[in-house]
Amino acid sequence: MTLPLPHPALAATDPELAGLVAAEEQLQAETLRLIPSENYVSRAVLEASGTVLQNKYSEGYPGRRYYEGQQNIDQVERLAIARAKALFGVEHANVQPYSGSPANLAVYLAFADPGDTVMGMALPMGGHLTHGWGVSATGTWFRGVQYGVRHDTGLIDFDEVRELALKERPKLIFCGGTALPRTIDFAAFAEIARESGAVLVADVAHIAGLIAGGAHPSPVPHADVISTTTHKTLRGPRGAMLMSREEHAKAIDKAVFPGLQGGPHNQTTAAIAVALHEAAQPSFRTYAQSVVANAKALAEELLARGFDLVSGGTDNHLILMDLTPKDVPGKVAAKALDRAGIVVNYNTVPYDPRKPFDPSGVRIGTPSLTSRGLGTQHMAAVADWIDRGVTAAGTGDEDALGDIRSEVAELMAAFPAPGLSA
Ligand code: DSN
Repeated sequence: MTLPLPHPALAATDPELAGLVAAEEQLQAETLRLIPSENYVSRAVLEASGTVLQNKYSEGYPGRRYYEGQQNIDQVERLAIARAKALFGVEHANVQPYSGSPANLAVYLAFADPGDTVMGMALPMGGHLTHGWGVSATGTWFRGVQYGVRHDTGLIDFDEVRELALKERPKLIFCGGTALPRTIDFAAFAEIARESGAVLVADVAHIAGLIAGGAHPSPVPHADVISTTTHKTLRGPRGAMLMSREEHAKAIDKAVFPGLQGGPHNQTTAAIAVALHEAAQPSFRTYAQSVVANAKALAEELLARGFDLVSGGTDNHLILMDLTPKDVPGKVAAKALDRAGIVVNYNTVPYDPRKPFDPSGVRIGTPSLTSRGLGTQHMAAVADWIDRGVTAAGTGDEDALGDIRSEVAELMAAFPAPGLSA
């Protein structure tokens, strides 16, 4: 590992900022990063993100721009589009959304009018803000109706979803979310969307890399629209894509630009193209399978240590722990684990009696540690650190947290992170 990485111009112009970047590199190198929506991008993706493509305005689409000088930019965007179409087997791809929330907002613009009913999973059940939750613009400008998971199983009840859809007749039905540890049954959602006359939107932001790597079923051909960020399991830059059948191409493109956004971030488009190229390699398939294998192994180890996992385990990259039986609030645990060099986020669990800013759960995932090369043989140690960290959180044992931090740093030093190794 070569740390700090060389950023000579930045260091010369703005040493204060360069110092913060170096500190972040150090932090990412030394810690066990378990936030399931984060990852480590490759040096190639980082380099593409920091190119002169950043200097160019390109409102419009390849071949139909409002600015001249697009000889190279058009090719960059066409490359990203072609790679997205090939990787996910879709007829149309728009690679311009700035991130997941604007991508989802573009879907509303394309298919619904303000005041229309839309349906998605409730945020505290594992959904996303932009699936019609009240505090989001999508729940303010539209009438959001929300489904959840069953109290006894932690799983989606498709009879309940169907009943709600047939009663409410939403324009859009979102499936997918941010804290769903189980496989999404896209075919079941598609049937309900068809019966109720809704457009089905599969928000696969969390699992896009697993889908690309064959470790989760694809929403193709079930979903009308597929929305995804590019920076989670897909391991690309901070950005997003909307994909669909050709019949929806015009509506989606028009909604993204000029409906919602101005010029695309060309440096991000380039980095998305690189990430899609990487995700098409055989090694990425291995990566995606390993993410899931690691999560399953970690879930087993946590269960063996008495942790309560929502839905009893995981099928994907993500584990949602309800810490109520451990008598430690999620936020207290998350902050203690952070001091122990284990980075997680506190999270509501379904039917959480506590508030979202002080919930009962902690959400963890394996995309980042798998990118560093950790395998199933390391998951007992990871579970052990989490167990000791949560216990220390409860007793206020800062020495124990310090011990864990040293052990974590020692293991992570043996597994250099992509992007952080020169
Ligand atoms: N950033 C997403 C996540 O962490 O799951 C939510 O927007």
